[in-house]
Amino acid sequence: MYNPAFESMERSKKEELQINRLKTTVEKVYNNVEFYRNKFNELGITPQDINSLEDIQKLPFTKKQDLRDNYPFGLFAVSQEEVVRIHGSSGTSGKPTVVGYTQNDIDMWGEIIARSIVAAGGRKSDIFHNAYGYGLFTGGLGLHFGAEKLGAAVVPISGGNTDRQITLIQDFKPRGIAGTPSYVMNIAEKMVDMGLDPRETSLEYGIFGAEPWSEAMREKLEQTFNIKAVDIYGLSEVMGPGVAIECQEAQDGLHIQEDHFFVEVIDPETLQPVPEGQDGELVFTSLTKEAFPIIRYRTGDIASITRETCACGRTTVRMSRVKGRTDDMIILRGVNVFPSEIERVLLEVKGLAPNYQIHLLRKGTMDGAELHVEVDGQLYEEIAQDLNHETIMKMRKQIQHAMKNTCLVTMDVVFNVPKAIPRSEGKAIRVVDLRNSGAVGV
Ligand code: DLL
Repeated sequence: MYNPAFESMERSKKEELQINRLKTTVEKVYNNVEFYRNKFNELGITPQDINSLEDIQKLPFTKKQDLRDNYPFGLFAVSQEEVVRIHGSSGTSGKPTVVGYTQNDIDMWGEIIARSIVAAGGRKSDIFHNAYGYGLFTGGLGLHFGAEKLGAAVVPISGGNTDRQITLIQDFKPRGIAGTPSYVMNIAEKMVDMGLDPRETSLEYGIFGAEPWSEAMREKLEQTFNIKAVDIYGLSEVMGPGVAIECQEAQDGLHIQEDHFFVEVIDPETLQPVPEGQDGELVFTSLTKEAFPIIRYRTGDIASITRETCACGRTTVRMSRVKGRTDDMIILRGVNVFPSEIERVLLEVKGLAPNYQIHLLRKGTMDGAELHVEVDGQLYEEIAQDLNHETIMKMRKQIQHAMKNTCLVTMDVVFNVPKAIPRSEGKAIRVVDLRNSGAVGV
């Protein structure tokens, strides 16, 4: 453990720390951010009304639209002079949502990432290959400063330029790698194309996140590279990567860094808390951030939490994998489906590449969906490059049957030739909405 004083702190002590920090944060936003002061006034509350952790429910929620409405710096709680870094996330509507950090925020983030890398199996003596994108996106620089804080040697390769990534992995011999699971999987595919065996690299652990991924993808990454793969979660509005991380000992839920972030899980319809263990929307309140404190941020991410102590000894609340986003959820014939559930089905089918896309289409007056999959190079040769081959027909049936069992719905499956589905250097795009494009599907 990097910092047992916090990571395995007794719950009652932790809650005492949280309430004190929450009060300070609430006062700070009330005094320094007009947006929050107005919201509190509308609800008739003042910082003095917050005296217990339950009282957090009196506070207003914050949403992504609030960041957009206050673009670029309207939610900052310190003067420009104190801000040392600006990040953002791209989102769908042009302008990024902007967040800022003081030097203390950067130091705190570094400490949290150092904890996270240790939880994943990293050490000070490691060479650390960081394939998250550097730039406004928090992934690259977030992991970078934390790895340095730990004392590891960071290779700031960023995303893309896959040939170069492979050369540096072979030459520098890193123990750890970080990147989106889909992009690191692409690195493996490229290695195989080049006649290299990803299992032969020096890599021992991988830190994967920034997009939903499944247990099946974990197995695939672990087997492909012969590593331990852990899930890291975070979002720029709350800080960036490191809000939560799995430990490599248990790989059983992500430890939320509770001394800095308070978590709630709510029903996205009623906005009421859901019982522990039940899926709902994650809501975070920052407890120590200075430049960009955030109150009850609705993430749109669906997961559950548990307070049971983990086998690794950390006492922090743990969140499940993120199942998906409320806005990535597909509703097909009344059934809710997340892309990660479909990923689980696909990775069990032999002969498919670990890359797929779901296309949403309009079929007549009905909304429909098509699942685009890709055959792998070996199978493509075996079936003499014929996508109408009997083997493909059997695979289609297998996928549809498994989907029906797992996701309770099925959709048309479209087979593509190897490498036909676009690869991403960062977050994979799993759902493509073509409903207003005139596309009607096959
Ligand atoms: O993706 C921060 C990050 C960087 C996390 C590197 C992990 C590793 P944003 O660009 O603001 O920040 O996107 C945040 O990405 O609300 C989730 O929907 C999704 N996300 C992040 N981590 C995970 C994960 C970064 N482990 C949004 N599993 C979040 C599933 C994830 N989804």
